[in-house]
Amino acid sequence: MSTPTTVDAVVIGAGFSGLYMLHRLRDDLGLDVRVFEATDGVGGTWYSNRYPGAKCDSDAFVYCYSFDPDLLQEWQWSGKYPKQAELLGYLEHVADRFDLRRSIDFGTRVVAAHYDDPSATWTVTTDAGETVRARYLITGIGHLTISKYVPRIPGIETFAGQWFHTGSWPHEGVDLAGKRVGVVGTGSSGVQAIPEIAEQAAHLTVFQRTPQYSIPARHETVDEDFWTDVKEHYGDIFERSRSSAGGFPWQHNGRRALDVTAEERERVYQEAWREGGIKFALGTFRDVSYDLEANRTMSDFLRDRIRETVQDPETREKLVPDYPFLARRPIVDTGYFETYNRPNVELVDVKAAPIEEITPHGIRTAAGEHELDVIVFATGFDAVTGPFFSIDLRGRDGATLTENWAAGPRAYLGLQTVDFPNLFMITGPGATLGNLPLTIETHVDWITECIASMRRDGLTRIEATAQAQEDWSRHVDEEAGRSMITYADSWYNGSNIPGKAKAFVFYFGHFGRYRQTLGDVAADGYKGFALS
Ligand code: N01
Repeated sequence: MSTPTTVDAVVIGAGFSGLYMLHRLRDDLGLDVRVFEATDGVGGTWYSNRYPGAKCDSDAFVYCYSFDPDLLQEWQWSGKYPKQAELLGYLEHVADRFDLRRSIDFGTRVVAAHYDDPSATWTVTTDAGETVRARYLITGIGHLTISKYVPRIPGIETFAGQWFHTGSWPHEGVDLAGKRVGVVGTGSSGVQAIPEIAEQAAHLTVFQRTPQYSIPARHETVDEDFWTDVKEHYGDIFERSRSSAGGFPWQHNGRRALDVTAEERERVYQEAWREGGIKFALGTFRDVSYDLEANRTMSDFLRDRIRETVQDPETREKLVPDYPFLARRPIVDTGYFETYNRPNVELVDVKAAPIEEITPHGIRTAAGEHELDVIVFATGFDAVTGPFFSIDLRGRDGATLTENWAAGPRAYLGLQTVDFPNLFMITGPGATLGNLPLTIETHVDWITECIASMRRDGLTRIEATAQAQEDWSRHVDEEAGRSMITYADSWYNGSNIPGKAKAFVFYFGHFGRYRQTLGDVAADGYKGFALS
C-alpha cells in the first residue's frame, strides 16, 4: 500500500458526471482533483453499453452538455437519436477539448473509501493499491452500468453456446449471422437490441415477462432546417428545459385529456405520434402523468397502435401492456413492434410459462425447450444502490450504506446522505431524473458552488441533517405516489431485483421546481446541511 497522496477532491467515474465535475473543480475553482475510472476510456454508460442497436433514446439536441455555448455550436449530431458510438465520440471530444484526460486514472477502480471525522477527509483506495486522501469525495458512478443483473437461472453453467449481458457486450462485437439467438428481457435495452438482432440472426426468440409500451423514434422528422433552428435558439431551448417539468424543452398543452372530446384527444395523440419520440410522452395533455382516467385515454391509444402494427393475433395480444403508460420509463424504438412480423422472430411469454432452466441446448420454460446458440440477457441492472454497494464506503464511525440503506436508499436532495460528510453524489437517490445531462449539470454546478462557498468561509465539513433527509424522502415518496410509477414494478421502485428493498429511487416532482429548491437551499445558507 502506498503512502497516501493528498488532493482536494476525488471523483469516481468519467462519464457525463465525472467529466463535467472535473472541469468545474479543476478549471474553475483551481482545485487539485483526481478522477478514477474503472474502464479504459471516458464515457461511462456510453463506453460500456455496446449491444446491437444501442443508441440514445432522448433527443440528442438536448441530451448533451449545455454549459458551453461554443461546444453547442461546434458539435453536430448526425440525427435525432444517435448510436452509442456517436455519443461516445461526443464525450471523447469533450474530454479532449477541455484537456480532461490528464487528471483521470483509467483502468483504475475505487475499491474503498473511508471517512475520518477528526480531519474531515476521505481516504480512497484503488485496485492498483494506491491510497489518496481528499477533503471531498464525489461519485459520478451512474445508476446502472456498474451493476449488471443476470437472473439466477439454474443450469446457466451448462449452456454450450455463448451468453452476454447487454451492458457488457464485447467491444469487438458478436457474430450472430446464422445463429439462433434468445433475448431475455424487453426493457429499453431489449427493445433497442431486438430489431437489430432479428436482422442479423437466423432465428430470434424473445423471452418476454412484461409487455412494454414504446414510441416510434421517427428519425426522419428532423432535418437540416431543424438543426439550423436549434443552433440559432440553443440559449432559449435550454432555458425552457431548465424550468420545465422533465428537463426537456417541451410543455404539455395546458389542457386536461378528459375536458376535450374523444375526437380532439385522438387528433392530439395522432399529431404527437406522427412526430414520434419522447415528446409524445411529455407534450400532450397535462393530466396523463397523474390522473389514471386521463392516462387511460393515452394508454388505449398506444395499445391500439400495437394492435394495428403486429399481424399475428396471438403475438399481438401478448405484446399489449395492461398497466398504464408512464408507469415505467418510456421507451423509444426503431421498428420494435414491426420486428414481430418477421418470419424469423418468435415471442415467448415467460409470465404464462416461466423460464425453468438453461440447458446445454437453450432455455427451457414450463411450456418446452427453445434451442439457442446465443443468449442475450437484456435483464437490466441492480440500479442505484448496486453501484454504491460495489465500493467499501465507510462514513462516520464506520457507518455503511448497506446498513443505512437497508430499507431503500435515502439522500437529501439526492446529493448527500447522513453519516457520510463531504461525500457528494451526482444524481444520487432522491434526485430528479429528467433529462440526465441537465440534471447532472444542475448537481455539478450546485456542488461546485457549495465547495467554493465552504472554502470562502473556511469550512471543512458538510453533512445532510437527519431531519432534512427524512423530510425530503417523505416528499420523494409523496410525489412518486402521485405519479403513475406506483402502478408497475420496475427499477424505478426497486422491484426489478428479487429480495431488494422496494423504494422510490428518484424524485418524480417538477424538474424546474427541483432546481429552484436547490437554489433556495444554497441561498438560505445550505439549509438542511450541517456545516462546520
Ligand atoms: O433494463 P430494464 P434495461 N426473467 O430493467 C426482464 C436505461 N437505458 O437494461 O419487466 C425474464 O428496464 C424484465 O422483465 P419485467 C434506461 O433508463 C437507456 O432494458 O421485470 N425476464 C425487463 O423486461 C432504462 O430504463 C437507454 O417483467 C426478466 C428486462 O428484463 C434502463 O437503462 C437505452 C427477468 C429488464 O428491463 C434499464 O433498461 C437502454 C427474468 N428473471 C437502457 N429479470 C438510452 O437510450 C428481468 N427480466 C438512453
